Amino acid sequence: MQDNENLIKPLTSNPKMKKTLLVGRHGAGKTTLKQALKDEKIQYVKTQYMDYGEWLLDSPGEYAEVHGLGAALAIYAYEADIVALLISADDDYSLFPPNITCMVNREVIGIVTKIDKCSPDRAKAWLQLSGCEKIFFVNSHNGEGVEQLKNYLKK
Ligand SMILES: Nc1nc2c(ncn2[C@@H]2O[C@H](COP(=O)(O)OP(=O)(O)OP(=O)(O)O)[C@@H](O)[C@H]2O)c(=O)[nH]1
Ligand SMILES: [Mg+2]
Repeated sequence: MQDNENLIKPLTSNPKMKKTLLVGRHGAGKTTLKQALKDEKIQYVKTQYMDYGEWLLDSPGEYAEVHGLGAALAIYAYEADIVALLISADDDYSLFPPNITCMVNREVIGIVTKIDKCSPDRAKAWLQLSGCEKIFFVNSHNGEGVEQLKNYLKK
């Protein structure tokens, strides 16, 4: 007889953190935020494929930008506890349609990145329009807002 306990595995190998899928356009700051959340050295690395980390799933921006690749994000969302939509404070458009969060059967949060560059108000409004109720504001270069977000992502 099989050991049933082994059939039910936790979603994340880090029991302290919620598995979080980072979604946003190319250059939104997903990888840099991942480095900041994990206390890693901040350095530019282009995400070429899904970076399936211990609790952070860092997607390439192209998955959100190219229509035919969007399905990949839906699949990875099933494996996450939380989906985070990122928009940079200095972005001049939003990729996310109004009320898109109702398409995801996971909690969806918004994150405004690069708050050192300009006012986060416009990005915040876009995230709200997309249906995000909880929105965080981060500067991944100096760590502003990162601890607050990390605390929220703790189980
Ligand atoms: N000023 C500032 N620059 C940032 C911040 N976060 C990220 N950047 C810069 O924005 C650029 C793109 O950041 P990435 O983290 O690589 O963006 P990404 O969303 O992972 O991009 P893809 O991997 O292409 O999808 C890099 O040069 C980062 O240093 C921030 O908080 N403030
Ligand atoms: Mg990246």
